[in-house]
Amino acid sequence: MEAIWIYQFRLIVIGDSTVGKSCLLRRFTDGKFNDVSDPTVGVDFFARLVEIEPGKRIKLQLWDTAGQERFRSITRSYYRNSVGGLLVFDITNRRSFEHVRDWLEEAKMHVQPYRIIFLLVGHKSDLATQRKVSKEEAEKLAAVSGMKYIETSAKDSMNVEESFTILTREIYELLKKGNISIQEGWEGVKSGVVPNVVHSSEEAVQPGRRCFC
Ligand SMILES: Nc1nc2c(ncn2[C@@H]2O[C@H](COP(=O)(O)OP(=O)(O)O)[C@@H](O)[C@H]2O)c(=O)[nH]1
Ligand SMILES: [Mg+2]
Repeated sequence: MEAIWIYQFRLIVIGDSTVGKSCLLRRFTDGKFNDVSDPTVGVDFFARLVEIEPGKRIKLQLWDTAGQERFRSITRSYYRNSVGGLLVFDITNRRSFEHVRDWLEEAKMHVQPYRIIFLLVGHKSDLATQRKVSKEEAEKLAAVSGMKYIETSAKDSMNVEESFTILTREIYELLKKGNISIQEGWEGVKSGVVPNVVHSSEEAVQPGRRCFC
């Protein structure tokens, strides 16, 4: 029977407050953008399927950092249980770019013994006239830190799809090569679900069995 999704990847989105993390996630999962975005409260959770190869889908479990970003108190388990993430800064906010190294340090400190693959995202590309960080400078930082770089806009829906797809593909390739593997007790990557063969009418109505992807 064909699997609904072959793998589930858990990804996080980090970066300074107001850089646009929640809007990026909302655009990707919901296709919507609001000019007024409330500060995230608690841990926000999104999900979406991505087709990586024809007929092969990966379920992305996406975690939004919520409020804590100001206080650098994001929990260890949040990093440890993610296989990848978007590290977002705002191209019109120089400070948010200067903090990219701090975010990487923080992630490195918390993620051990696992590894986490980041994509550097220069967000709000629709505001290029107010740009405070050049593309070359961001590309350079990404290269020395072992990341790819992409510029996105949730407002214009520019490269939103691509950013998540690039990261997903990169993780998928590492998984295929055996550089990342599924591990017991780790939420970063899980193998896919195959629809249940329903044996009885009782099982058919059991709500816990339903797939919510
Ligand atoms: N111009 C522009 N504004 C954006 C974009 N994405 C988010 N914003 C705005 O930036 C502010 C903060 O967004 P939010 O997603 O809450 O940031 P977060 O704190 O990183 O989650 C809000 O006023 C958004 O409307 C974008 O792509 N372009
Ligand atoms: Mg937010």
